[in-house]
Amino acid sequence: MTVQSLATLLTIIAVAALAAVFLRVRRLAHEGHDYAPVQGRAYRIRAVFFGVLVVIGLPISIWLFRENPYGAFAATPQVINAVGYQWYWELDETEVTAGEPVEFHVTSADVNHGLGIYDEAGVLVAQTQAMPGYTNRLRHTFAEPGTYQILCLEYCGLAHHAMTAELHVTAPIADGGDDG
Ligand SMILES: [Cu+2]
Repeated sequence: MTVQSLATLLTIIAVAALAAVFLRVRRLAHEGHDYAPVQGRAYRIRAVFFGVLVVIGLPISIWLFRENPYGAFAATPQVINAVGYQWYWELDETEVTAGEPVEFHVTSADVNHGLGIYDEAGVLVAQTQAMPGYTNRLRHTFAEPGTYQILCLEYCGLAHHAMTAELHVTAPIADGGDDG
């Protein structure tokens, strides 16, 4: 049996089970019942769930927020304006320093494009959509120096594949202890 036919079989079984539940609920809905005792129990269970959520869920949520990456982002990152055209990218700056935060302001002059930044190994490190009439902000800190490729991630016409640009990420200047 192939994975596809197994998935089909399991789906049919699940749908049949769901249909049976629906039919049973529909039949029961027409019978007269006294719901008061059931309702009381359900409300008590709900109250316990809510208590657990507040006592356990809230501290966990607050604890997880301590590593919110956006709060730690520099107030004044280097800004690069990127505009997508059919079919090229226009960047007002193509050189950034590794380890320093960069904020791309991305828009389009014609149709929708997708700005995708790839490292030298061809791994997508950051991306956002380039839309006409709207500016998307993309924050990224490049960990490694190198030549990064910017490709279009959204099919935008005949030469979509040729829509590339290069971004040069330079190594941070070594701190020789001679500042000041
Ligand atoms: Cu494009």
